[in-house]
Amino acid sequence: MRTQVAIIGAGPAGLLLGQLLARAGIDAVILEQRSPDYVLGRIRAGILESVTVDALERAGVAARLHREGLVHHGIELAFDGTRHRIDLHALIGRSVTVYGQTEVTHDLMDARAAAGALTIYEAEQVSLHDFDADTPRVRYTKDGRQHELQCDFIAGCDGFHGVSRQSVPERSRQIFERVYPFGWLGVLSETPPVADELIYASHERGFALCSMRSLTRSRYYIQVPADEQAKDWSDARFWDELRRRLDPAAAEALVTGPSIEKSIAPLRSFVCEPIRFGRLFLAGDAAHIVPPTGAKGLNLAASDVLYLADGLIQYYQERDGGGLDGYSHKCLARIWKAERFSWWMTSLLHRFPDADAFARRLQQAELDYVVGSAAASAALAENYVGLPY
Ligand code: RFL
Ligand code: PHB
Repeated sequence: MRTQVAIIGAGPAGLLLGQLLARAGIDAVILEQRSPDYVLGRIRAGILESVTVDALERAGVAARLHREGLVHHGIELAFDGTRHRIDLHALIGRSVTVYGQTEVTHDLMDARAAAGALTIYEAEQVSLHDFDADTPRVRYTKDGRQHELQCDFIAGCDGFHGVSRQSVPERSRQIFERVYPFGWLGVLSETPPVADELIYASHERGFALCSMRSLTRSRYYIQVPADEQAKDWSDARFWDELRRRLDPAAAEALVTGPSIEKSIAPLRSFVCEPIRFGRLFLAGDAAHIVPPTGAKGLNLAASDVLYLADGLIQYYQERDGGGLDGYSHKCLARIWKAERFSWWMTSLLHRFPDADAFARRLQQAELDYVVGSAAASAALAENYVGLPY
């Protein structure tokens, strides 16, 4: 089989790329190791920057997002028993949209099916070949039979644990990494959100986040030690710990219920450089990871994909490889700014086990400064809504 672009991974990065290319008349095949239901069952991001919303509009998949997404003009920071609102819209003139990654993925899968574009699910033993030459190939096994896909380019959109980045010899890539000594225990529940906007809470017992998926479905997270296991957290224990980390008004208002999903995500910062190797381009979590505190992972995946789609469209329509040549450099500039912001939000709001009294006082001073200074609030807001694409 032959295609123009072989896309590895049917997460949001791979599906969005496929859709942008399909609309430009460029043929792409997606190889995904899991089933559609498995992909849709992963509960992850919830906050979309306006750049991401624009990308989904360009891909022709934003109708339901505009009907069902919740536009949020602000977020709240909670510490010392009080909540402080950061008015994103007043400070920066832009807002964010609450719309689950599951829904984004669903809409993209539907659009891909409607366009008749090929996704091969449950493709096993995917391997990448000859991307340093002019004729790259991808091999995979499906239903016990080996197949080969020939292509012009490979897009590695297969997430942090994917095969694409690992196919590049170690000597050709440089890794920058920080692993945090804690994770997030997340719960999804069919309960109304505790507040109209997201609450990011810094508390002596650890960080907590109150988020949502809709007006009837909530998503909550608490910071837990890195070695904690979700099975040790009953719903009652989770709600009790969350309540203790919130301000009294939120703790009082919290509506609890059975969890629909409960899992622990480790926190990590990670960047691979470069993100182009000959005819292989990495995009999304395959190229970088941010801790979820700044809500940047899915959004960065979308902006990588916009740069890559533009580069490929320029190549096919104008026979100009300039956009592809600039891909790695352009993406990494935006990636590192999101890495910095996500690291900073994480440092500001979490309890670090090795923090001494001095570090703790600095953290308190910084929280006071961020909510007390219009300039500092604006810097947070500017990054949270997303830097310009
Ligand atoms: P994905 O979503 O991991 O998709 C990669 C796909 O590739 C497949 N795959 C393979 N396919 C073929 N062969 C192989 N060898 C393969 N190996 C893997 C996988 O099955 C999968 O389908 O990566 P992508 O597309 O780059 O998307 C990235 C986002 O998923 C991620 O950045 C966000 O979820 C991060 N994130 C958040 N981002 C935000 O922008 N806002 C948020 O509010 C937000 N909250 C979060 C998050 C991530 C979280 N976790 C669990 C890590 C909250 C959490 C808790
Ligand atoms: C979420 O709703 O899952 C979510 C929201 C904001 C974050 C991280 C995750 O910063």
